[in-house]
Amino acid sequence: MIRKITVLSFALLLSSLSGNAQAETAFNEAMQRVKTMNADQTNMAIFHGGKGTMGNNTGEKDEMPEHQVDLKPFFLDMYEVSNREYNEYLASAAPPLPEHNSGENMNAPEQPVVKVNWYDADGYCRAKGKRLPTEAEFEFALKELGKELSNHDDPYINPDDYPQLFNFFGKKDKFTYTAPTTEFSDSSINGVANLLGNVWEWTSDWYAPYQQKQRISGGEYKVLRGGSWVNTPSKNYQTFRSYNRPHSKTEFYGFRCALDSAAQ
Ligand SMILES: [Ca+2]
Repeated sequence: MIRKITVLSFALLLSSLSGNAQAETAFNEAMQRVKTMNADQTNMAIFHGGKGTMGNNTGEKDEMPEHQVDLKPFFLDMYEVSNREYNEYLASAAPPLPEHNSGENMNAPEQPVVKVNWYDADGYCRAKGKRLPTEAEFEFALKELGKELSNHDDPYINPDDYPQLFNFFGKKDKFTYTAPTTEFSDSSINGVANLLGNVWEWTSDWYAPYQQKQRISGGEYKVLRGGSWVNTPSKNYQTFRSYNRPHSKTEFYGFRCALDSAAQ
């Protein structure tokens, strides 16, 4: 039985790696056709960075241990990338990239784009002269948000205490599916909205326990942060780490872009 499971696990791993490889090849071919532009900082907010605490000693095992990070200043898109923006990007590539379809409940122009894999997200940001945010930047911004909402120095909040302020599973936020990217400005930080909820967001990082993270340069999974419209707040809190294979596409995954503050 153990042997069977091992063979099956190996086959699944191979199939997963092969999926990653195919997606990466398609991504590299597509990127050769996309013209990179200078970054436009419209609708981006600056975070001054500095020293911060990452992780949570009372959270899941992979959120431990809390550790210090020192971040350089960075810009973050105020909004998740919308269907309108993503479709304009696809159409502007020469020759155009394949049409994108999110499904009728989620394809309104101002809803966030979903069913984009990590390569799609990374390619979009690179074409805009930007990059995906790191996991540390995402958490840094979420803790700044926590301090603002709790009105004191505690960076941790329980999203369950703010059911109207984020698009979680449930009706109190008034959205059954994804909300337009500009909604929920009352729970924005520096104007950056929907960091918690609406769609999970791809980050640039490979997933690994924090103890090993400094030593890895690749992996099988990419980190997603922030939770989505289908999750209860138990998976929308600030330090929770989700991850999936980079070629995965779901109705819960979207992204936004970041930029080094020195890049003009
Ligand atoms: Ca989000």
